[in-house]
Amino acid sequence: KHKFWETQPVGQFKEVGDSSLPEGPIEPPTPLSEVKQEPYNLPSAYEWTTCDMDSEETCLEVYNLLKNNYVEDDENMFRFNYSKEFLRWALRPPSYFRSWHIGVRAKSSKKLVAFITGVPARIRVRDEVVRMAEINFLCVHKKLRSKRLAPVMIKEVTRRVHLENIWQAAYTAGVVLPTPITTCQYWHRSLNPKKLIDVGFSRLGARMTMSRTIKLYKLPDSPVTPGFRKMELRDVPAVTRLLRNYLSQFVVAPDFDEDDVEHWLLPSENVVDSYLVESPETHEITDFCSFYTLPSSILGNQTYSTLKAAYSYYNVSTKTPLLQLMNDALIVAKQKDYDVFNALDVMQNESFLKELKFGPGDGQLHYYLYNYRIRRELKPSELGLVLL
Ligand code: NHW
Ligand code: EN5
Repeated sequence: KHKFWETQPVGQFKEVGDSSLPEGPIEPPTPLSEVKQEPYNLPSAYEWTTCDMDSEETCLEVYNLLKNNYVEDDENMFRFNYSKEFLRWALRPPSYFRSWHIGVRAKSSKKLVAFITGVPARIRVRDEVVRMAEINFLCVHKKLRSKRLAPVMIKEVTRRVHLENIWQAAYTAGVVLPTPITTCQYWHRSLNPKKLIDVGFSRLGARMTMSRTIKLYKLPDSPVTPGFRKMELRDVPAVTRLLRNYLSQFVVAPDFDEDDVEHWLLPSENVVDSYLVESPETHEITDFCSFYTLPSSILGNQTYSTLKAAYSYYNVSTKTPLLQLMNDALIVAKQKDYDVFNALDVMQNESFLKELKFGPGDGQLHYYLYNYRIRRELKPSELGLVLL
């Protein structure tokens, strides 16, 4: 069935439920001198390229490859359209490796036809902090599908990660592979219900009219929590403490330091938005919420070409109820003209989804670790990790 994945150090389907297998690395690191020094072979018409995301020209080529060939929903109505600014942010975190931004070009035309990336991360699994690569943006041009290019790209990124003495990875996918550590559900909260219905993202509910639907999803004009404001650079230490303490309760979560928080959570226009609650009395930072911006192209609609979506990122409540905090996040997203606010059922998100009128989507997201076995499947609420 899985000719490639059967050969890889990942939990196999036949091992599911076997509690005798130990938790941790599946295979030990090999001496660096034994890591293959040359790239894997591609079909002869293609060549490897390292993509310099600092270069405006290369960034645009990557952007266009993904815009036209990356992930679609199951009915091919929408396709993710990550912005150039977003890609730069996602691919250049603290201590990133340029060699992990891997492209494939056609030798004759030099056209970029495939892509895969890794970025370094420290991920905690129970009480072990593990150095990992987060793998994302695997994409093969539509005209080159089903030619077994993806396994070569995965082996090449693995080799380049090994060269940095890193032996584990984390990734997500909408497809089932051997073997998810957990499977999460996408939930959607309409902010602009008329547009969502017009483009086929959602449907008018039974016994609902358009005007009743618009009223149902109405939100206040501004956040209600006193002391709710945008995160600033001076907040990095306090946010880091708040977040580290909060994430410690999950089985799998990133081990963020201040540099990571500055990179991943400091607001960046049309990339990531973060808000916090500063107590008007004590000036303590007590709560935090964030979302990232990922529009989708709307395929074949006469009126609209893009859906502006916010994706729930990391949220922490210690004083403000999470429900109220997330309602304020919906309010600011609506004010910034997002059409929909998306969230997974990770961390404590289940506690607000239904009450804040999110509905389950038709998509799921499976989470995976490479070369690290987990004793049993996790519940989404045991997961403290959001990948882009
Ligand atoms: S998930 C998004 C993936 N991208 C897309 O869905 C975009 C649209 N689709 C495509 O571009 C986020 C192609 O369909 C792709 C497959 C390129 C997906 N993950 O070349 P073949 C990520 O980026 C397996 C992993 O003929 P194709 C995460 C498939 O099961 N494997 O297919 C990426 C089969 O293997 P099998 C996937 O359709 C994580 C083989 O590929 C996969 O032309 C990567 C078929 O290859 C997926 N999403 O191209 C793993 N989709 O064994 C990182 C298919 O079943 C691992 N396949 O025969 C860690 C590495 C680092 C380790 C460090 C220590
Ligand atoms: C790795 N970083 O399927 C990413 N999206 O539900 C790779 N559905 O938007 C993994 N089909 O349910 C990607 N509307 C996996 C996800 C791929 C994209 C995907 C789903 C997630 C999605 C929408 C549109 C469906 C269009 C037809 C959906 C219903 C919304 C409705 C709003 C009102 C309340 C009920 C729900």
